[in-house]
Amino acid sequence: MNIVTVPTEPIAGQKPGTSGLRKKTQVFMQRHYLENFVQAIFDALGGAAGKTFVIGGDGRYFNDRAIQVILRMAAANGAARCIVGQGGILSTPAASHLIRLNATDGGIVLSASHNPGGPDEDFGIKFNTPNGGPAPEGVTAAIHAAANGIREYRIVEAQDIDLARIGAQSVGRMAVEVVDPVADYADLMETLFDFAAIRAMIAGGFRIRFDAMCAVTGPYGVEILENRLGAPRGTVVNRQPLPDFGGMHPDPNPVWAKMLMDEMWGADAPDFGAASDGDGDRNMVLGRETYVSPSDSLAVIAANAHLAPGYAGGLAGVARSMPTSGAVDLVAAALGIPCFETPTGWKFFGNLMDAGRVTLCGEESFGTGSDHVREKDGLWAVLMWLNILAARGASVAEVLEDHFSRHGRNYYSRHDFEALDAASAETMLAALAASLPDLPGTEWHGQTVAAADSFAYTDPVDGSLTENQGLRIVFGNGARIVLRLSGTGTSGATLRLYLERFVPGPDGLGEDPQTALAPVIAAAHDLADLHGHTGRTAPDVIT
Ligand code: VG1
Ligand code: CO
Repeated sequence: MNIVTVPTEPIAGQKPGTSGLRKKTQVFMQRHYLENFVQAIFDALGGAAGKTFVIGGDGRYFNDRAIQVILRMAAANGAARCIVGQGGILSTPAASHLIRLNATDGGIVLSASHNPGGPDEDFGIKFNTPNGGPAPEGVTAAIHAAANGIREYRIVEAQDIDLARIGAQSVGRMAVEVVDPVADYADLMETLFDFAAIRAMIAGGFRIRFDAMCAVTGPYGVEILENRLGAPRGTVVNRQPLPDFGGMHPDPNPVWAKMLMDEMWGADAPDFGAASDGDGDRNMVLGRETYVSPSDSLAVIAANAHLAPGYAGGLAGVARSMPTSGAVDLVAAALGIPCFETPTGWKFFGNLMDAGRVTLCGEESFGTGSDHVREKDGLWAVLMWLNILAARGASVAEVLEDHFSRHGRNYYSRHDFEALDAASAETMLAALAASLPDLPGTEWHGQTVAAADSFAYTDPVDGSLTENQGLRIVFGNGARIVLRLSGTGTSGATLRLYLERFVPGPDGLGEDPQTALAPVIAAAHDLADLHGHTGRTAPDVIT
């Protein structure tokens, strides 16, 4: 085995964001770029000698090349074994499961998630720790520091492995096992949900449309929904993972999953529609002419999870990211279980799940999951909904209406302003942050500010402090505005403006969210002087 030690220099900007390092694909393909970061991961772990890793990605352009490089570098750094998904494919939740199932030392997941793929689009890489979850802040900081001090990396001279062939191979002295990316994950889903009841519902004529958006969940949807649950062939559309996702933007929301939206609002619509993102950790759930906002989905799942066999014993607790609506808080209070509020990003849920304090977690960004893995999980959420519908014999719209009538409705929307000039966006948030102490008591479009702060989080398990996680302004009537900048984009700045207003019912539960939120939206624009700083009056994407 010939190990080559390659001299290199630190490359600026190798700082992981909300979910790993994401850059333009061309940046990742630059000389030494991927290699530096991978070596930094191994160095931050104290070396790879004798270790086992799971490696896979969402199949986007450069996925296969990157995997061959990572395998050669793992071998050169003395790793004992790597488990790789066939074709280089592993959804993010499936990778998390394999890390846990095989008790490995972690995993490397290649994805830029919901960002488009291709030579001129985005690529990404993230390290997951042995619990199967995204590396916490302490680990990503260590990787960043290692990348900033890098002088050399190690790689073996070896042929590519055959990613298409399941079974044992090797790179140098390191064992490589190519595995079916779907089987273990599908088996796990069968332990959590009542497949017999879902199968019977489908056999009785219940129709499903699942849009995999030419990304990683195609093979998972086909195996689980069609092969194991008996949905007719063709239930899963855009089922072939493609390097450029067929030119789609694999972000499961009403804007980017338009084909699915049209079908669900069309004549003879299916009973249930769902879509997932590039790497399979997000989900959008729809009924016939019914959109389930992700925050509401989390709350409905919390209230009904006991109907699924894997959760029949109830939930230890729930957690949501700070910008996610308070709908789940109301369910937690009704159930008498704790509810935690964390910064944006799944890495903040890991400690709570590991400590057994929460079972269910969710984010407003179409992410829901439980402690069955340590990532959010798109197909899991789809199966949870199917299990709930089968157990209750109700439609998506009926479940949602029933939920609002019991708990009230948290009207919610996120407005994204994309491709802003980064400096202007930062100036705007800095100005708003500076004004926060003076806001309480002031009135904006008929709403009086009750509290305003910059969100900081102290992890209740390890005591670590994470500051500056979003500006929040809460009004006396319970309405709320949150502003933060995206940490997953690859060009310019994206402002995320989160808007919420609670209506207890019984009246006023059926409004259009944008109408119900109109005064909150107007207040947000004025408070931040959005137009003055960015020149923008309307968002690019509304979810
Ligand atoms: C976005 C979402 C956040 C999510 C993150 C990763 O981050 O808002 O809730 O955890 O993406 O999801 P940001 O910093 O751009 O707001 V994924 O499916 O891209 O791994
Ligand atoms: Co994702």
